[in-house]
Amino acid sequence: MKLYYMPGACSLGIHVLLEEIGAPYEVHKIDGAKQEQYAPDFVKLNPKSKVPTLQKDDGAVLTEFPAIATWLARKNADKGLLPADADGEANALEAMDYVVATLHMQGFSRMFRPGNFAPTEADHDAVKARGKEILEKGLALMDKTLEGKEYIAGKFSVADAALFYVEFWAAARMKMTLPKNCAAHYERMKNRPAVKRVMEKEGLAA
Ligand SMILES: N[C@@H](CCC(=O)N[C@@H](CS)C(=O)NCC(=O)O)C(=O)O
Repeated sequence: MKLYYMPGACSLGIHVLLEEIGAPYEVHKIDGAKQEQYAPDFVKLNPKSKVPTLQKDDGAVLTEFPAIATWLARKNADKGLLPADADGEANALEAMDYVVATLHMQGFSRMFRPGNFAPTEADHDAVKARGKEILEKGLALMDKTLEGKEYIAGKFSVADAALFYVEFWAAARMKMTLPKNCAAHYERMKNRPAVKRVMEKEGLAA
């Protein structure tokens, strides 16, 4: 398997899952500053020009965080990355989808790339502010989900890998104060040996 990633991007969560699984995998860094996501070789692999992109051992390519994470969890069922019961699995998938589709794609995307939402520069501050509102509401809901629990589904699951990358963006990149349970979850995640290794490998260790 080969993971195409950008250091500190949402691919960080998939990198964590691969490290948690512990099976051999390769990584290929895509340099966003050099716009390598638009280089012909990468576009051939993933015409969406996005990371995470996972190339399986048979050469087939998988994109979209939730799909990659769910595939990894099902292929490595012994690692317990998704709860085995239907209710637990649904709760983990619900949280992962909310983090990726709302906190990331609706919240952070507005904060990082306001130009994708409003062509006029004069509107960008308003777009960023709306993104922050969406993000803060999302973090507050995740905080509630975490109440009395160490991990979203009780035990570590794919949902925690997703929440971790947005917590990282909020705390480390945007210097935001995370709500109490998210802050504790972020620290718990950073203390996992697999997460520590990934932070080193991506050059993100403090
Ligand atoms: N919906 C996609 C989002 C992927 C995404 O937006 N990736 C960003 C990095 S966090 C990216 O590759 N950006 C490169 C670009 O847009 O040029 C997923 O779930 O994987």
